[in-house]
Amino acid sequence: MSEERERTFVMVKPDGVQRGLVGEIVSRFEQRGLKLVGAKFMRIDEELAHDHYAEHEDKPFFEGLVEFITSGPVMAMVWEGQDATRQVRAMMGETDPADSAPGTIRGDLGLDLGRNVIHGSDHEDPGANEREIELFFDDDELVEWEQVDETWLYE
Ligand code: DAT
Ligand code: MG
Repeated sequence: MSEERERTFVMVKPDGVQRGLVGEIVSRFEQRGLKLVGAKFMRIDEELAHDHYAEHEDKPFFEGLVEFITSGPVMAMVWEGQDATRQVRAMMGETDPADSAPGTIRGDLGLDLGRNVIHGSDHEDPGANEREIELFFDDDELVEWEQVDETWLYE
């Protein structure tokens, strides 16, 4: 095995929920072999939005981003697997759907930077996955379980 199994934070944003894309997105991660260990259908409040996007506080698009992410329910999830953070980011595509390759989530399901359907922890920011999981989930909301196909997914 080349990479560690790890957990990563993923969220279907309000546009993805409104457009009925939760099932499609969950399905892609399931089919890839990732294991769902936490899920919460919820509304993000102003404070959580500021904490979650703290790194973008000084950017001109920050207020619009907070307004968008609090505008409707989101599907917050924790997915586990080998190299999960980087693999999820690869499956998501680029930040701008217009730059995202077909076959990626943003490249298949979006068109506009401000409506890019999904969030995933940044694999280039060490610890971002753990930080975001902690921000959205209590320990007892994460489920330890064994996938029946685990021996066929991993050598
Ligand atoms: P990502 O979501 O790919 O990790 P990011 O962390 O750089 O991208 O930015 C967070 C979100 O902010 C992104 O999903 C969409 C929005 N955003 C980023 N850059 C933007 C820009 N230049 N104008 C408007 N919105 C932007
Ligand atoms: Mg980011």
